[in-house]
Amino acid sequence: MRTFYNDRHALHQGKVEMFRGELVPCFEVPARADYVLAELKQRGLGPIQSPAGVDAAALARVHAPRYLEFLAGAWDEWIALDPANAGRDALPSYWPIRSFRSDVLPASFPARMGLFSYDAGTPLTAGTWTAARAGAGCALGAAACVLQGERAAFALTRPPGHHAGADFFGGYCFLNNAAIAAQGLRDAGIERVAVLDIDYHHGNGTQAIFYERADVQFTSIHGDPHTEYPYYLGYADEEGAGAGLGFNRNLPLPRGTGFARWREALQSALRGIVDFRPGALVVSLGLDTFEGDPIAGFGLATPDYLRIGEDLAQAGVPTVFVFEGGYAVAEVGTNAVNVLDGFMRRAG
Ligand code: Q9C
Ligand code: ZN
Repeated sequence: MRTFYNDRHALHQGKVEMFRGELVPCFEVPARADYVLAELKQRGLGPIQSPAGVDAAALARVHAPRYLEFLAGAWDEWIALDPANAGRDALPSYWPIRSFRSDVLPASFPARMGLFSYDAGTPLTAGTWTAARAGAGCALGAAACVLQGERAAFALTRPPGHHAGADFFGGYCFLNNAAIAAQGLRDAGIERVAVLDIDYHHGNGTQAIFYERADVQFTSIHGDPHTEYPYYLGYADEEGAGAGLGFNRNLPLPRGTGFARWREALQSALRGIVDFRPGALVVSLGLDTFEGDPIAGFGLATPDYLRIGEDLAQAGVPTVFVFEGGYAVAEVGTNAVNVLDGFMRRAG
C-alpha cells in the first residue's frame, strides 16, 4: 500500500491545551506521525511519497471561503496583537453560542478565533496552516491513487481532520482531510462514496459536512457522546436530513467497550456500507480505541488492529485510509500499521 506522508506535519506543534482549568501539554504531538512512519518503513508496507502541494480549489469544495481566509492569516494576526505572542499558541476564549450572531465577521482576531472554533483544546501555531494544507494534499494524493486503480492508499498526516467542519476547527483538527478526500473522489466521478470513522471520538465535522447529502454516506463507531467528547453530536438518532436522510449512521458504544462488542459494531457498519454500493471508501483511521490511550476509553489491544484491517478488506471497496487520532504515542505506529497490514493481507 502506498503512503502519502505529510513531511510538513511537525510545523504544527501545539504547546498546550485547556483541560480542567489548566493549560496542559498537548496530546496531539509530532512524534505520533514519526512512530507511524518508522513502523511503515520497518515493515516495508509500500512506497512512501510526499505530495508537492495542494489544490486550493479542492479545499474550498469542503470548507467555507471565510474560514480558509481566516486560517491563512491567523498566525500573523495573532502576532500583530502582541509580538510576544510569537512564543505562545493561539487559543480561543470566546464563542458565539445561542442568541449571538455568527453572520457578522468581527474585526477582533480573538472574536474570530471563537467564531471559527468550538473548544479550547486546539492550539493554532505558527506552522498550522502550512502543515494542515500539506496534509489535505496527502489525503487528495491517496484518493488519486485509488482512482488510478490501487486497492488502497494511506494518508499519513497530522493535524488530524475529522472534528473540523466546513467553517470551524476543534478536537485538534483544522482541515477535514477525510471529507476532502471523499469530495475529491466524488468530483473525479465516483457516484457514491462511503466514509467510515473508527476514531474513538465521533467525527462531528465529517458528519456535519455531509449530513444533507445522499452521495456521501457517513458511518461512525465511537464513545457514547453522553459521556465522551465531542458530547454534542454523535447520537444514534442522527440519521441525516433532507436528501441525506438515511445516509448518516452513528454507532455509539459505552466507555469500557472491548474488541468483541466493538467488532460487532464494525460488522454492522460494514453491512450498511456494502448495501450503499460505494465506488470508494474513506476510513478515518483513529487509533485512540487502544486500551492504553491516555484520553479515551475503549479496550482494543494491538493484535485487534490486524483483525480490523482484515474486516475492512472484506467490504471489497477501494479504500483511502486517513490518519486521525491515537495518543498512546509509542504504540500508535504498530496499531496503525497493523490495520493497513491486515487489510493488504486479506485484500491479497
Ligand atoms: N484532555 C482526535 O482524536 N479533548 N481528537 C479531550 C483531553 C479533545 C480528540 C480531553 C479530544 C479530541 C482527532
Ligand atoms: Zn479521537
